[in-house]
Amino acid sequence: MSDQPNQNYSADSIQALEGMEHVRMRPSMYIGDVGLRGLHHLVYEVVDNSIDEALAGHCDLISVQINEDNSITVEDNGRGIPVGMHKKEGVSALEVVMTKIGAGGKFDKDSYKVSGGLHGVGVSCVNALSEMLKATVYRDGKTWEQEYARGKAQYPVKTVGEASKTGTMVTFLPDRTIFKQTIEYNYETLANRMRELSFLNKGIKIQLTDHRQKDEKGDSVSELFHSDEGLKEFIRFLDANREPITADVISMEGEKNDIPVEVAMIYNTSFTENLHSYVNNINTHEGGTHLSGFRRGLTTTLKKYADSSGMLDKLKFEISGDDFREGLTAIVSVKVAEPQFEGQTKTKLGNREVSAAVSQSVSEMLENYLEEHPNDAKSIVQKVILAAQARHAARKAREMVQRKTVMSGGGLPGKLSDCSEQDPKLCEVFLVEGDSAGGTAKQGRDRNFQAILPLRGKILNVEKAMQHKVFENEEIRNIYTALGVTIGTEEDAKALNLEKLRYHKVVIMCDADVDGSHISTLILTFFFRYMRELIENGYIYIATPPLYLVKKGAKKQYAWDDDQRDRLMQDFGQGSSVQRYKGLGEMNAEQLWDTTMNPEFRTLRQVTIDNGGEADRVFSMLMGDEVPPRREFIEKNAIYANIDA
Ligand code: 0RA
Repeated sequence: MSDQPNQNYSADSIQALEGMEHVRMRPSMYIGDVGLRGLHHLVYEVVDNSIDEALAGHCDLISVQINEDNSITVEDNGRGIPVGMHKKEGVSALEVVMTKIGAGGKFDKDSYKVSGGLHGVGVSCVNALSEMLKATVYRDGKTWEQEYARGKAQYPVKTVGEASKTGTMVTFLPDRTIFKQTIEYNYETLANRMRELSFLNKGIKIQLTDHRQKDEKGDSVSELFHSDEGLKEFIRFLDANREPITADVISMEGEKNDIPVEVAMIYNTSFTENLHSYVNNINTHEGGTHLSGFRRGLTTTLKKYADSSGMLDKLKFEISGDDFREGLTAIVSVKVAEPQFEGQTKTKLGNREVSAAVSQSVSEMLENYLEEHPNDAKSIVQKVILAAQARHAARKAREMVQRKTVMSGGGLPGKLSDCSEQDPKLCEVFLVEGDSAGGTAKQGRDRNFQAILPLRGKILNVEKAMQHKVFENEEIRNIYTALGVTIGTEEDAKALNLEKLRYHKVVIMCDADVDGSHISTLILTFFFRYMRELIENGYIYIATPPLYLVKKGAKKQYAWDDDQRDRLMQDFGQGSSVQRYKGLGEMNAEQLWDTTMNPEFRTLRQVTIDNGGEADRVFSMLMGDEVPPRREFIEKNAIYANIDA
């Protein structure tokens, strides 16, 4: 190995360059999109390489830094990416990893790469999409360096000094010509993912530092994510605001047919099923074989136990699979060597062999637990029986809704002011808080494509209500019928028929105050728990009415925050006055149209879920029983902390 490997491009590395060009031409094919999601994905991709090094047992500390210019530095204390000459490519191994699409760590046959970003595309994609990337390797007593611009090496790998440690450091600045919308990183988004990674890979320390934000002492904001108990702690974190019915988290960790399986679960007093599954650290929110294996193992084992306990003897109806999962929070995490991802968003595991591995693991774990904890076992079975009874009641309520819908010939709710356009893609419906604001919206709207559905005051808190109460609730039934989606079957009450969806924009429009944001959150909670597909498909939006009207004579301008208000007042100078809008009702129809409803001028915030676990936790906190954390959260006015625009 020489200090300065010679630059000698072979035919293969020219192909590599073409690969890199392709990434720049079609970035979405590699990282999903070039918006906020894709931007954050770059970080995950780089961190995943360090996680792999940690999973191989060579690294226990990863540091992620958001620098002031929104460049990102990821450093680990692993072995360092090899810098020696790569025989086939004729350049250093480091350069191959950084500039060859799909090279990853694959040239190292011994390490079986299990982690990997959503698309598992490798750090070379990050390089291709970065204005600048610098790799520093500490290895063999030396510090090695190579820089790249938009994926092209600027010089051969060189030594820049001694090193007493080993590891890899990568700094990259996302390319603004690719990420046109923004390159500004969101601390919370990265923190949520780093926390998740620390739970999924116990023992690894991940330090996240934001140099753009300083604390009172002038130090950069920083958090260390580290979990000794892994999924067990993850469950406690997710369920922090729910009341458990068992003594502690039930968990197992093992390997079946060469597939590492980890499971942790707990039952709580809520009525929601809360399952999260991962394959190679990737959230599989469409589920797949590992999740069906989990469900099967759970149902079989609990059913067997319940049958033999005699507790079901007096029950008049069958217990269904769903009943075993009411109030259950669980995480299934598997590592699969060659995962096959299927489904719309490629987050559904297809590998057949995984199902049995998980189902057997879960059965063994649960059988032992139930034997050893008879009190917990009894509580669980009682909970299942209650769920079955409630389901029975829910069916009646649901049939009633369905009958109503059918009877009125798909009739729409009386309160709905529909639009004339018929093509759902062009239609919008505003869910408006209160009849009076509803009236204003009705006058202000463009009736060609905008429909208005006023909702009465506070809608039902579905987080605390049993399913049949939800389906019996009039406001909620109005939402179902107005949107045109039918309630699912008994087996899957929450499965929606999206083809019937009558509007492709469903806009929540509430007052811009604490009460209004509470109501928005109630409505969002309902969508999250009962119509999650609408969120996942990008159909749910939040309107943003202005907070102030600044006036001077005939001059009028709106302001959406205090800064904007102050600037306007300065611009207008002496004699300007401010009107604060306490609610939508204080605006007249024209003002509401101009500021909040007119597609040319309004800002709609699209609701997305970038971290299912975190979203679940936030909703259970906001809408659950424990008041103090909710108050704190609402006071921080950060309802949308994990629901970004
Ligand atoms: C392949 C082989 C070896 C290390 C790595 C990959 C490696 C890659 C990354 C990416 C980020 N951090 C990393 N750390 C290590 C080492 C093989 C050896 O030393 O024998």
